[in-house]
Amino acid sequence: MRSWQPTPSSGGALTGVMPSVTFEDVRILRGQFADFMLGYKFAIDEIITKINILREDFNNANEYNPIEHINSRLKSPESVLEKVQRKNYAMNLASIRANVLDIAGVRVVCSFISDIAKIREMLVGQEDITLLDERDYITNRKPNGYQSLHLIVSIPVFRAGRTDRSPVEIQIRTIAMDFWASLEHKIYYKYRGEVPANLRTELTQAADAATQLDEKMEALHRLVDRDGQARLSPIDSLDLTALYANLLSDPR
Ligand code: 0O2
Repeated sequence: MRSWQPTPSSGGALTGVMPSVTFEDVRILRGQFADFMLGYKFAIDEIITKINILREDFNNANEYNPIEHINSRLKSPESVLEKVQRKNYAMNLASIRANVLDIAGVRVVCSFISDIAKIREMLVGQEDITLLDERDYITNRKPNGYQSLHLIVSIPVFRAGRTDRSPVEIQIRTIAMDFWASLEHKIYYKYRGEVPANLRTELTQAADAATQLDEKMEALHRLVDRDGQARLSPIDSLDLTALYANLLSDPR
């Protein structure tokens, strides 16, 4: 991260880095940027609420729950601005809003490959969610072995006095894919992107093993699958008289 130091002659200006910018300007920019980032934090909250509702609904219906766990991350301001610089985007909020679509990230980890499409449908099918972009790194695995389904969606965020639509990157993957990706991420950072060839080969082999495990687990899952039975009954027309009588006699 760039560190801006005042010089004695600056009279409050950030001389040597940006001569016409004062500390007061930077203080205001910081506040505006923090407010801008807050919108993305709220968007993460909205998506997580939606996923938690799905999760609770699956549990409530005593159905098998495809959602193992959820993680989220908000890019740091440094990382957002580093990406803007690296990609040569204009250094302003409108440009960041239009170009940097992964400031808000939510990761959904599920047990089986077939759960990925299921969760995708349940999210993309919601009225207030708009699918902006999709990258299927499962059908088209990355050369290093990375697998995951990436959705860029936008969601309305109702703030005090205005409504923003904010993008969120949702990564959906299995436990095996997630395990592989977190190890690869550590190795990548340890070697600062220059992963030795032998390790790259090992990682690709590990990705193959993860795929085999996913396929095996999927096959086993299908054998014991009791999908879609619980919700087929026409509950709207169920006669509730017996329930009412029971509640009156035993109001626990
Ligand atoms: P972090 O730590 O998750 O924040 P770009 O963001 O423009 O450089 P692109 O093509 O827009 O890349 O996005 P892409 O390829 O869809 O991937 C974005 C995110 O997916 C990354 O975010 C990672 O989380 C994950 N990802 C993509 N490729 C790999 C990979 O090869 N290995 C691992 N472990 N993760 C990957 P960040 O912001 O890079 O990282």
